[in-house]
Amino acid sequence: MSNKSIEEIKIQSQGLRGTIAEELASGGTHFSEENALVLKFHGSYQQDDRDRRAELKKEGKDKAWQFMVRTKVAGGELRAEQYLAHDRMADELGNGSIRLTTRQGIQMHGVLFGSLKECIQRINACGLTTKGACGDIVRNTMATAVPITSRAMEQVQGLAAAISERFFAKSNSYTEIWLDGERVTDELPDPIYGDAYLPRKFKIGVALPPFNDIDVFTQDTGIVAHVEGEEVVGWTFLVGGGLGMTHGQTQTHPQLGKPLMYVAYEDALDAMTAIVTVQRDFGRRDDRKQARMKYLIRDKGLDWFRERVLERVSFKYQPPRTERFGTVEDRLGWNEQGNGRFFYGMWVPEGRIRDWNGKKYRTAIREIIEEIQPRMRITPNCNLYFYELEENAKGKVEAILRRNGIPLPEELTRARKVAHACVALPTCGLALAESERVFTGLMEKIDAVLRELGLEKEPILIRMSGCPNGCPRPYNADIGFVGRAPGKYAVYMGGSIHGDRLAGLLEKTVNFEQIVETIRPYLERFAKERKDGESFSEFYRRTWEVGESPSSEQFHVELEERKRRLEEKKLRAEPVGE
Ligand code: SRM
Ligand code: SF4
Repeated sequence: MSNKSIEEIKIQSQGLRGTIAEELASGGTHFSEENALVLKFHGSYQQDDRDRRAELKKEGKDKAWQFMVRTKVAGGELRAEQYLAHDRMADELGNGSIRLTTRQGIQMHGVLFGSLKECIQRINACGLTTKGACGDIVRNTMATAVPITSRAMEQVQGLAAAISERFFAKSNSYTEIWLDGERVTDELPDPIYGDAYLPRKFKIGVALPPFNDIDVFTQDTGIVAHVEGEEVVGWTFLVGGGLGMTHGQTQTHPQLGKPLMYVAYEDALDAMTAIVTVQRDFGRRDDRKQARMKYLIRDKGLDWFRERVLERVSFKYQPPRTERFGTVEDRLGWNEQGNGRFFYGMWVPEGRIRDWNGKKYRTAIREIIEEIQPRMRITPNCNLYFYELEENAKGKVEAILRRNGIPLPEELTRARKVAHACVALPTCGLALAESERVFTGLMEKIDAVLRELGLEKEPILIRMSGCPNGCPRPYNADIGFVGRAPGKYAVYMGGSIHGDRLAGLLEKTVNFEQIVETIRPYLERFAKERKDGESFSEFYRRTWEVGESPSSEQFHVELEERKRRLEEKKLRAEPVGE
């Protein structure tokens, strides 16, 4: 590893140029470590095929280098031809699949060094970008995706697009390296990011209640719309959400966003800029594991943080307002839009679009687009909405899905429809265990238990990740499996389908084969003892001695141990949904 710190590399990169252009021009298979780091800000990760690592090492060969390319799609709003451009690239430049992401973006995997520039150029040619999709910068901005027709929905999607625009890095380096732009030599410092950018990644999402599809409490800043009549009149800002942690390191933990203030409709961008720049100026830069804004707020306190934000805006403080949220689920299947037209929520297991195992997701989506030219949105649960459809599209869409072996949402358990697993192996360099590749098989077994217990229509949120970074947001799910080592997972329980409560650690380590038997007793108890209409999340909250949201100090303590310590008054009882 380079001796330079990431902070030094950012500052010395000359506006994120590094020597990426020179390395690209000289050919080869991969970038130097420093350039690979700068490359993230341009929306790509240098990876290798981990399935081949051992074999190549044995043969004394270099790793099978390849790149993940991440397209930003603010609010998930995607034009049909933009999707089709990615579909073509999947075969021509990638590994034959497309991956929808939990932040409403698109990832291509398996892109080789020699194809990287063409891939990024083609993404730009279709009117999208990879700029700022990764790195210590504001990432893809999320927004409620449910395509109901309303003025408020337009405003919510509009704010996501405006935030996305405001927080692009101003450096011309992206255009120079990837789009053959002229070298700009007299560039002014970036007004928002300076030369060191942010201490860490920064995530923003805009929610239109009651929909909580974007998981608003998990964002660095979650923005909640308040509607009067037809219009959004203002927003409540939630700050300090974030999920990444390291197993057993108690200073690292997930945290849900806390209400900061109410902001008038027209002040949202100024408020957002103030928040981002407070994190820029005060977030820790000496320790990347403590650099997210959630830790700044934990360490300095919410009042201190609010004062710093208010110093940077021209409006007066107004207390946060409350809204009631429904669940994080997508609206799959057929729904009315509110303007006489319809939208269809298509289930895409784990967001992976490919033709595989007799189920031709790629072909089906391509055929739907070519036949009916719908408008499209990527959902935060990695599914697709097709919208602005006429009544007569129903038969066509269903025929295409059936012809390609795709199950309709009504054939699935409610838990399966919302369940998600992160990418993990073989591409993710941080994966400690499998996730996406084993999830279908695991969910088939869990589905069988749910059907046996009569729970197939219950909203139970199940998420799995290959390491503790939390990409599929497992820590606020009803049940989360988090990779620790090959074949081994920590099991979390007690979050909520509404996304507003953290789960607690049920078991530190369970073998993959034991996962179903580990959670079965809890599902059985729920089936037997729940009140009429009570969801798993509500049942958990009502009946469990340690049903409270764990505080940061409790997060790494197993539930049984937490119960014991609570009884002995060695831990504080935390309010539910802190
Ligand atoms: Fe993530 C790193 C995939 C959403 C927390 N994430 C990674 C990397 C890039 C691994 C790496 O650094 O080498 C993964 C690439 C795997 C691959 O091969 O494709 C990766 N993250 C993903 C995606 C594709 C998962 C998915 O199943 O869809 C999501 C892409 C979103 C996008 O379009 O931008 C994705 N990642 C998330 C989320 C969820 C969210 O943002 O709503 C989280 C938790 C929220 C949060 O940030 O706190 C998340 N990813 C992380 C972290 C932990 C950050 C931390 O604070 O500790 C890392 C590691 C890191 O940053 O050091 C990480
Ligand atoms: Fe990789 Fe871990 Fe994120 Fe899964 S949770 S994609 S294993 S970083």
